[in-house]
Amino acid sequence: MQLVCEARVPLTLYYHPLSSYSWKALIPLYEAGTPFTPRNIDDTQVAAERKRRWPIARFPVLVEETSGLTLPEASIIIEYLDSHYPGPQPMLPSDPDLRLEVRLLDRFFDNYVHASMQKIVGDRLRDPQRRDAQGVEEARAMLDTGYAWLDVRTADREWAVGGSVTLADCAAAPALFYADWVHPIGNAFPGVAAYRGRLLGRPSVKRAVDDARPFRALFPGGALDRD
Ligand SMILES: N[C@@H](CCC(=O)N[C@@H](CS)C(=O)NCC(=O)O)C(=O)O
Repeated sequence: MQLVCEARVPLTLYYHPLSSYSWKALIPLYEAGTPFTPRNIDDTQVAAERKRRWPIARFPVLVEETSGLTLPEASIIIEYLDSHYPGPQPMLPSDPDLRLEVRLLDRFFDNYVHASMQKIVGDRLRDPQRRDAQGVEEARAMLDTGYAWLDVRTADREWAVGGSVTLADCAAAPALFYADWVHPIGNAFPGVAAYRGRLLGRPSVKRAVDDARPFRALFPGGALDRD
């Protein structure tokens, strides 16, 4: 007789496979090999559950089912995972100066790269009469400024901060992946292009990218036939 012991997986992630911020939370889960139950918000019942747990209704949202702890915001999810379900390398280094740098880079990728990319993508979803040409132009200018700053920074380093993948790289991967689709990095910023390539070569990132392939047709304005 075979006894099957089913360990209860306490973590649930509300997410969507195509969603950039979902990737940010998925990457550290994959890096650490932490088991979790994925719940795709494409299902209206799952989306409603997520909204009940987090009325702001953005995703990802992580729930620790034993305690009922509900955590939105990808950076906060990563900080929680790092302390309660750590992987082989810390996502937030213990050295206070390195940690500060990681958090700064996380803010840089979210606030200036990711937000600018989302502005351009979001504009494509608007009624043509209500498009925000000035906002999109400003987002493109911000991406150029961000790419230029990052190009210098990535010239002599493998990852965003220190010698291993951190929270900053989890923020960078989805932000740069999609930013390049809507505002190409091109040949002007070889350091950024190479860093994006290194991120895409990471198995955790590759898995997020591959799992999203069946959903690419949903990308506003059409997905690019590359990556
Ligand atoms: N600050 C949030 C942003 C999350 C976010 O913008 N998620 C997008 C998906 S990538 C979303 O929820 N979009 C749905 C919406 O805007 O209604 C985080 O860091 O997790």
